[in-house]
Order: sequence, then structure tokens, then C-alpha cells
Amino acid sequence: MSFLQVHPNPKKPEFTLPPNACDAHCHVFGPAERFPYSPNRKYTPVDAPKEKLFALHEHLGFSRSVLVQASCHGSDNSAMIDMLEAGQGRYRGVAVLSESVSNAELQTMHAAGVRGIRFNFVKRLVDIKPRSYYLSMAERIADLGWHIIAYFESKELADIQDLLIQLPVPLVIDHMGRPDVLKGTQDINFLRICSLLQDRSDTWIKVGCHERLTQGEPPEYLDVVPYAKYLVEHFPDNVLWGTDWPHPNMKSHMPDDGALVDNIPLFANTEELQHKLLVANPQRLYQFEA
Ligand code: 0GY
Repeated sequence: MSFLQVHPNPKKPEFTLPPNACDAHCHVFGPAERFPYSPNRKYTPVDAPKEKLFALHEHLGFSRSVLVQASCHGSDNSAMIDMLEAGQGRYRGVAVLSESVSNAELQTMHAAGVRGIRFNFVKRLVDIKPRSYYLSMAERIADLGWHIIAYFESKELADIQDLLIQLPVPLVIDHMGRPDVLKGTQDINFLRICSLLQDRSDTWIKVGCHERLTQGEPPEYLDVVPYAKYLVEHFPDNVLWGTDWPHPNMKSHMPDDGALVDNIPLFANTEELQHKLLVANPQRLYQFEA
């Protein structure tokens, strides 16, 4: 299986990001000779090392960011931690952990900037673990003030909803809960995602990744906009946005990250909503200095 190369020259966005804007979802991959990929991975990404990501953020206008550990690096978080350390407090991380992680390792990760762990329920990416894993890991991170990021397909949310509701820490939903964009915002599975946000005030949702959810065309992905707009307008204090650079597993096309930034006003159409989405919300959740 071949994957697309990272976009060689994303445009300079026309939309000016506010000061302290945070790219709340992106990844760092490899380089493989220094940070090898997991032997259990379901795909091998194109190397996307920290130097390229620093340069992208400078180009786009992000001064803060959250690095999310992706399945291809398994529970070896070294590439992510290496970038956190190089980021000098401007970056936070979300780790993937095995049950054997020690409390001392958790403390070291916290000092580096890790503030959450990811539970990936997408079956094409990982083998799903027993429920006891998710519950025990959530208990272990509770005292650190960390949260859980859950990645799932909306059509499978019904199977894990009770587990997610039980988690004793804040919950962040990746990629809008992957709604089926052909079904509309009144679809039962999208309403189920919204009910998670309604039922728990400490639930957050990322409203990016349109290039992955669309059945339409770049650069605007107009079929995804209504879902993002609905979430931004109904849950303005609990939304986050990220580029998802370097867009692993994208096979249809490689988005231009500058154009993704230009789409933000399509679904967050006031300065107040933009400030919450890009600055105030990630600052609160990720404990960036005000
Ligand atoms: C993303 C989305 C994907 C991959 C992963 O952990 C991962 O490998 O999250 C995907 O294939 O949908 O967030 O990068």
C-alpha cells in the first residue's frame, strides 16, 4: 500500500490565526532510523520529523500544538516526547500506553508535556483491547489531571458509549466522531455524539479532519462544514481544531494545510468563536500558560 507524500509547499493562509493559536491535532513520525515504527502497525507512514512540523507551524502561524501519538508508533512515544522536549513548553502530547508503563514513566511524560492518552477504537488501525485496559488506564491517569482522547467510527459509538461515559477523566472525541457526512446532522449516530457532549460538561470534540471525512472536493470540503458548524455553535467552549498533519493514511489526495486554515471561518464565523476554538479552549484543556 503506498501513501501520499507530505504536501511539499502548503500555501500561506489568508485567514490570520489569532495570537497563541493551537494546532490541537497533529503527529510526528520517525525518522524511522531513529524512531522505528511499531512491529504491530497496520500501515507505515511517510517519515514526518519534528523539523518539518516546526517549520509548518511557523509558516501557518501556530505557536502552540498538541502531538497525538498515532497507531504506527504503537506505545513507544519517543518521537513525540523528543519533539515535546524540543518545543520548550509550546507543545503538549497525547500518549498511547501499554499497561506495563510505570508511575515513574508517567511522571517523566508529564514533565515533558503529556496531558492525555489516546484510546483508539478504529478497527482498521488497531486491535481492540479488553475493557479492563481502558478502565484501569483511565484510573491511573486521573491523578495526573490528564484526559482521554477517543477515536472511533460514529456507527460504532453505540458499542462503547457506556464505557466512555464511565471514564473518570475528561473525554476528547477525535475527528468529530467520524460522522457519515451523507446522513445529515440529525442522523442518529451524529446525535449520539452530541449527546456525549450534552451529558458530560467535560467532553470535548475536535472539529477538523474534513479531508478525511468528506465525500466531496478540496479545498473547502463543503459537505463536512455543517457538522463542524453545528458543533462549534452548540458547544463553543468544548471544541478544538487541528491540522492532522501529516495526514497519515490519506489515499485520495493530500490536503494543503494552508487551505485547511483558510476554511476555519466557514464553520467558526465570528472572532469570538474563533478565539475559543483556537486559543481559549486548548489553553484551558492543555494547561498552556495564559
Ligand atoms: C489520524 C487518523 C488516522 C490514523 C491514526 O493512530 C492513527 O494511526 O489516527 C486514520 O487513519 O484515520 O488522526 O491521523
